[in-house]
Amino acid sequence: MKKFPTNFWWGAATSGPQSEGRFAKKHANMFDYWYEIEPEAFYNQVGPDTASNFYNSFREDIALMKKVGLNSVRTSIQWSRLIDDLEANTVNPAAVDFYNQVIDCFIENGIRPIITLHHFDLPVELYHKYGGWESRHVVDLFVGFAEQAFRLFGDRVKDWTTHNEPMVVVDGEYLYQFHYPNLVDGKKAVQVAYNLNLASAKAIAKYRALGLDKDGGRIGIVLNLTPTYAASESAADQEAARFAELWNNKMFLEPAIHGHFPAELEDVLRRDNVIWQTAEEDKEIFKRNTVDFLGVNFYHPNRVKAPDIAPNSVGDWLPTRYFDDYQMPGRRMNIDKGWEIYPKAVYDIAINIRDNYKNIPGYISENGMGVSREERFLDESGQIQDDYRIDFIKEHLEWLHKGIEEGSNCFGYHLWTPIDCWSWTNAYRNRYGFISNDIHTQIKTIKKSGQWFKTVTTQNGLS
Ligand code: BGP
Repeated sequence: MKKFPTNFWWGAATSGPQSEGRFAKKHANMFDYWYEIEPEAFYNQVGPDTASNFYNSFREDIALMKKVGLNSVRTSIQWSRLIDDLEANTVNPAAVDFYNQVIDCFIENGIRPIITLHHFDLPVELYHKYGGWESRHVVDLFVGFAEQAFRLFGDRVKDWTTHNEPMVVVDGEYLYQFHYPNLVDGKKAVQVAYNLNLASAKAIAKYRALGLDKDGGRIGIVLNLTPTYAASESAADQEAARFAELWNNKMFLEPAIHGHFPAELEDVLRRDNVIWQTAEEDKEIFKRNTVDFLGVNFYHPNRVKAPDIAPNSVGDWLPTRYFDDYQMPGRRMNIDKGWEIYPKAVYDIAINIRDNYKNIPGYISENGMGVSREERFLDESGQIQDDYRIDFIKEHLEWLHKGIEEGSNCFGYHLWTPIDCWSWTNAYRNRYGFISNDIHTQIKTIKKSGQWFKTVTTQNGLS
């Protein structure tokens, strides 16, 4: 038996915009709006309006989560639900009531709620009015929203995270066109990355100013850390991997943990004339407001090679002038989602954090496997036999366990996701949950992996 540390978080993660449904929301977030104007951008034209109906069925849903043995669950509070007046930061009473009930229900069921403040769901008005995260004013509005959430729920929620995967906002909205507004603008991407970091540090400052850290509370950030592996030992591939690591990982990891940006990255951005704009006081804000803990989302490794074109090619600045994706021949794939499966990366991450990031306490805040048409795997009793998911989790846990044995300060593992939920433009194409969801009837059924996970959490280990 591979035992895990006492009080290990065995859980799963979701988010407000992907589970609640749009019910009773005053504001539209970026995805609500995108679906309004371009429903065909979403798989089968399924939008976020109903999602998994958590707004209406959270009691039954949480009861199911308890049944699969989860002792902790991360979700997010939607800015576009909690706040009525986005400038004055007044709260919406129905939203306060809803989130109070959700938090209380988690706690009554013995599930620790971990709350994220921003999971790709900026209120769209703030994008249209100010350019969203391009603007420092929006950073301050975010801190105002965070303050309301801390004041309202900080007595019961002891673990907060500022952003979920802020790099995905940079990539999806400003570089690779997979999130509205689908721009390709390297310079703006750089500024957005900076402002997202600043928003996190300022929200952390606010949390501590309210004294919530003195009351057993902690605040962190969730980053998607897909380690960078170079295609070869050649100097060019190694150089490409170095920049990719700076851009994809260290741009958020270093400010969050060390309180400043990597000098090497700043040098490149300065040389290329795309360096972010800062204010005098920012350096001190970053320095003083590093995270208490780190959430790591890991799905697939990032393999890179030297780009085919020279970095000084003519054209607008994009980070990809320094690296290209590398498709490693013979890689093991989850073909449905198009992601490589490489469990050892979890160990590499754990050791990297141990050695280079103060061995800060952390947990795997998302890991998982999106599989299409899971009805293929229904047995006669109507249960999905998702043995591939059990194997996937097991393999990742084994590597995580090795990291912990070697001194990594890891305190938990969360699967994406407890109940099949809405996956952005993929909608319900790929399913990730321990619990399936028939989106036409909203009938939710525990999969084989959910039953299996219950034994893992009960014995606090893997047999
Ligand atoms: C992570 C996000 C989640 C979730 C997951 C699965 O990047 O934090 O919100 O959606 O990926 O990916 P996808 O929804 O693209 O299938």
